Formats: sequence, C-alpha cells, structure tokens
Amino acid sequence: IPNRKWWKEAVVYQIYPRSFKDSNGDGVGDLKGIISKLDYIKSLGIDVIWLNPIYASPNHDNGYDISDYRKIMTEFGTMADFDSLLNGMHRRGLKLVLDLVVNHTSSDHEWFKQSRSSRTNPYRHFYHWWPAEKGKPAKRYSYFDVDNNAWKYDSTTNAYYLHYFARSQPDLNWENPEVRQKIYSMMRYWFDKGIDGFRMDVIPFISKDTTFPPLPEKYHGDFKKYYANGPHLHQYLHEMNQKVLSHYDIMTVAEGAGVTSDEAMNFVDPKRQELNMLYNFEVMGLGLKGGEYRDLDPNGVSLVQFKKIYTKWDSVYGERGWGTIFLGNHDMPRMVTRWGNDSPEYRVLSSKMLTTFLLTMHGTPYYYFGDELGMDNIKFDSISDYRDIETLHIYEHIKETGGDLQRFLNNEKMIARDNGRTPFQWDSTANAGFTSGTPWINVNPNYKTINEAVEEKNPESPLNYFRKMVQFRKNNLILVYGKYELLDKDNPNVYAYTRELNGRKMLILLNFTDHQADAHLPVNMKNAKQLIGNYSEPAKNDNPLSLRPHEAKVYQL
Ligand code: TEU
Ligand code: CA
Repeated sequence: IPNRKWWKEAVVYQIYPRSFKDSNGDGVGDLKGIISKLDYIKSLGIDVIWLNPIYASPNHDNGYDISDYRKIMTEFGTMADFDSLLNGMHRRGLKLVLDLVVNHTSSDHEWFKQSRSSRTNPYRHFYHWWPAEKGKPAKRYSYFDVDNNAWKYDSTTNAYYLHYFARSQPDLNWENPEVRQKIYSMMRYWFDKGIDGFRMDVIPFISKDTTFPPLPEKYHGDFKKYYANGPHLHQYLHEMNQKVLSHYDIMTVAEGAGVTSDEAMNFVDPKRQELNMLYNFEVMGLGLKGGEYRDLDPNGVSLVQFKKIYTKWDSVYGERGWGTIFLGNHDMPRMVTRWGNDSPEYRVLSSKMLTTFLLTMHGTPYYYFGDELGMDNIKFDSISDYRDIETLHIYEHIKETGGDLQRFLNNEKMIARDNGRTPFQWDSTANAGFTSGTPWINVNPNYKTINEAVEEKNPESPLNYFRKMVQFRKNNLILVYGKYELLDKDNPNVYAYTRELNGRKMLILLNFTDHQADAHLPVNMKNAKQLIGNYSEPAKNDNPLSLRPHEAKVYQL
C-alpha cells in the first residue's frame, strides 16, 4: 500500500469540552473532567481526540472567540491541567488535535483592543477597518449578527470593522504579514508542547480582497463561496506549511466551509504542500429548504442524493489527497435524529447503522462524542433553553421583523446546534453524572435509559457496537485504503457499496428506512460471508440482499 499515513488509518473522536465531564461542580465540562475519563476514551479504540477550542475566551461563541491563544479558558482549567491531559493521552497512545481559530479573534483580544483604540495604533492593521468618511462599506453578510451585517460601526475611530461571524468576533487581516508571523509563532508554541495536529476553523475564509468591492450578484444568498475564495488563500496555506506544519509529524484538517469538490484538491494535494484533509459540507443541506426560518423539506432527506454526494467526493480523492467522513459535530444536530431514526423503536438500530457507514467508508472518520451512545436531539420547546448565539440571534431577528417565531422554533428542534451540545450521559444519577451542579445547558431527559453505564453492561448497545466496528476497521486495512464503488445507485432505500484492495472485496449494505428493503446487485452472493452486522438474531428470510428495517451488514465477497 503506497502512501500509508497514521492519520489516514486513525479514527478521530471529537469532544466538545464544555459538555463532556465537569470535575468541580460549576456546571461546565473541563480539562480535569476529560482527564478523569481517559480510560473510557481509550476503551473505545479510537486514535485521535479533537477538542473544540480550549483557549481563553469570553465565550460568546463557546470558545470560537479567543481572547488569548496561549492561555487556557479559566472555566476549563490551567496550563498545568492541559499538560497533564496531553501527557495522559500520549501515555495511552492517544493523539491530540486542537482547534485553530484564526479567521477571527474575540473583540476582547489585546490585538483588537489596541487596534480599535486609534487609527495610528501599531495593531490597527491587524483587523479590517473601513473609515466612515469613505461612506458605507458594500454589503457583507454575517453569520451571527442580528442585522445580518458583517460591518460594525465603531465610534472611537469613526470606522467600521469586519466580522463574518458575531460582532464580538472581528476578522483578522491575513494580508498583513505581521499577523501571519504572530499566528505561525503561536502554532509553533502548541506544536512544541507536543500536540499532534490542528482542525482549522473556517480556514478558507482567511484571505480577503481588501478593497471590499460590492459582492458579485451570484454570491448573494451564497456568500460562503465568495468568502472561501480569497485572493491569497493558497499562498498563505503554503506559507504556513513551509514555516510551521512541515516541521512536525502532525495532521491538519480544514473546515471546508464554502469549498466545492472542484476546489478541494487545492487544499489537500500533497504536491501543493498545504493541508492533509478537508471536511465537506455538501450533504448538510439535504432535507432542508433553508431560508430565514431554516425550514425543513417535507420530503425529508433523499438517500439517492446523499449517495451521489458521498460518491462524488470520493472520486475527488481517487488518485491523490485524502477525504474525511462525518455525520455530526458541534455545529450539527445529533446524527441519529438527522440521518437515522430517533423513535424508541429504531434509535438503537439506526444509530448502529450510521456507525457502520462511518467506519466502512473511504476517508478518515470523525466521530462525534455521544454518538457512540446513540444520543439524540433534545428538541427544546422554549427559546429560554437555548444557549447558542446562532439560534438566539436568528430568533431575535425574526422577533424584530415581526416574523413567525413558532415556525422557527419548530425547525430548530431538528436543526439547532445546541442539539449536539447537551451534556454527555454518563449514568442514571442526577444530571446524567455530568455535573454535581447546574449544567450550563439542560441534560437530555432520556438520560436514565441512554447512558454510558447502562450501555457498558449491554453487549448489544450502540456503545459496544461502536467498539466492535472500530476494531473491525483496524483489523481490515481494506476499509481504510480499499477502492470504494457505489452499487444500485438509484435505490431510494438502500446504500450499497464495495471496498476492494489487492483482490479482496467487501460489500456493505445499509437500509436507511424503517421497513424491509431489497438491494438489487450484480453480485453473486453464493459464497458471500457476513462479517458483521447490527442485528443480533439471524434473519428469517435467507436472502442476504433483503434487509430488515435499518439493517447494516458487511460481507466478504
Ligand atoms: O463554523 C463555521 C461554519 O462553517 C458555519 O457553517 C457553521 O456551521 C455555522 O455553525 C452555521 O450553522 C465554525 C465553528 O465550527 C463554529 O462552531 C463557529 O461558531 C464558527 O466557525 C465561528 O468560529
Ligand atoms: Ca467545571
């Protein structure tokens, strides 16, 4: 096998530190909490842990607004806690990937405080300023702004500053070489401590045309694509690679917001010496109509489209580069609710089916904490339960413009990011054993039945199935490096594909529906041997191509 790499063979486990385990009763998960659960994490069989931001932050966006890149968030602990966490991971053979958030800082960052203080301050050009005497800057959309405006007027210097996200997240000026040097030096600081990689937050957005011309017509409503195509983006990523990344044995993954499949190779082609991997978000729009209310599509998710998108992205990495596979993260609802079936009848089966998908696809799997328990959306009824700046701001906007708040709240039960941020369910004691205090966000009331302690004891639980699937991938390099091929592409119910390496072939069959469904394959199943599956009892029907509701099976052909 050519070009073997540890990060291609790894299973990554993402932890949202705020919601994993609270060690001191303040209701907020922390580093000591993670340390206390390292044996659990190790027991999953995963290789790499990615932590969402743990740096000093006023937490307007839960750590994605950093006020000091070299300090640990007070609520999460101290640098000594961080050192012992890293040490505890390395002792267990686990690698640590941190979040790199450098498109913007917090408005509390010292650089921004200096920058906004006067037009002649040495830090002025660390950010993007538009002097008000030039008139109003051309429209730029913002993610988390009540007025959906990415330019905020600041009276101190009579100028507007740019913030693609919240007002408290001003965008750094990457066109300024001094900014880049400061960031590279900060990255070296963490690599020299021994971390094993970075997940790079909205990294495609860093470079900007600083003349800030009017947004071309075609990007209205699709501004992400414009933001992701700044003039010097790839020059900066190559520079970052040469100055920092290439000096360490580490992995990098770009959050690929706004990046299309035609552009992906520009990030990950090894010849270009930029990054290793990129997430694509193309399936994330499936089943949604979107718009101001974030409406759902009454027809639900089209499996045919889902398969088409994964297959297209697989072909991007046919020759060079490397892909990623995920179905959930801290910006998304729970995978079993969004892509499976969270009814009491099918939650367990469908979450195991999705786990089978994630661990048999071509690309490094990024598995979101809690999905191994089959945790599902909490579906808050009231706006007062929400904590996320995104939901709160959209709600505020709809309220101010006199819109239909109930319609929005109904949609958020499916879509809101907070669905994926509720505390990890450890056991059936108060607050699911997450905290002895008041949790920063409600624990899902189903924790008495869905929790780690209960699932430990049940060999058929999603938890123990996840462990089995991780080992299965580890024992079969064919699942890492084997060629992927989609079969029966127009089947609206079943996802069927093969993986093939050195003459060995596996067939994966996944029923995405809650009824019996057949795969129609040009494959002789006579000598096929089932290797793993999510049903414990054998089927009554002996046709291997007939699948029970949400059934997942892997065959050796
Ligand atoms: O997300 C940026 C991003 O790509 C958006 O599409 C994001 O999915 C947003 O949540 C829309 O729902 C990253 C982080 O993952 C996110 O948590 C941060 O809030 C954001 O950057 C700003 O740093
Ligand atoms: Ca705490």
